[in-house]
Amino acid sequence: MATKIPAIPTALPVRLPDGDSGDSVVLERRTQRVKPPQMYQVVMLNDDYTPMEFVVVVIQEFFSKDLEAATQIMLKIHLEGRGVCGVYSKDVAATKVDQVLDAAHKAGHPLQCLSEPVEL
Ligand code: TYC
Repeated sequence: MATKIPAIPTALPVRLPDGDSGDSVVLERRTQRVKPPQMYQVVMLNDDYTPMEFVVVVIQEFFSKDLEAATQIMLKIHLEGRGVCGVYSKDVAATKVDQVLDAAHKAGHPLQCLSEPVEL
């Protein structure tokens, strides 16, 4: 199946009409026609029961954070109620949410996580 790549117009050379020797070009500015795709942030929520260590491991494993970054994110969630673990395309964000909820469920923890569009 052929995938159509969206056109991103840039400054295109335009030939001038008569009177011109033929080798001059004008750079015509056009506005960009395609918007970048909406991105989604995966937000983890605080609760009173999930162990801090489990949250840190989950953030390291599914969001590719090192121990220090994962600990900072976990503490932010613990103190503020929610925190962003990463920003992805819609499908990837949904997969991350599934992975976190599955891991939490299997471990018997009530950890909650969601994805939401990133505000401009
Ligand atoms: N509040 C939890 C505790 O004190 C730790 C925790 C942090 C739980 C982040 C969930 O997303 C979370 N054990």
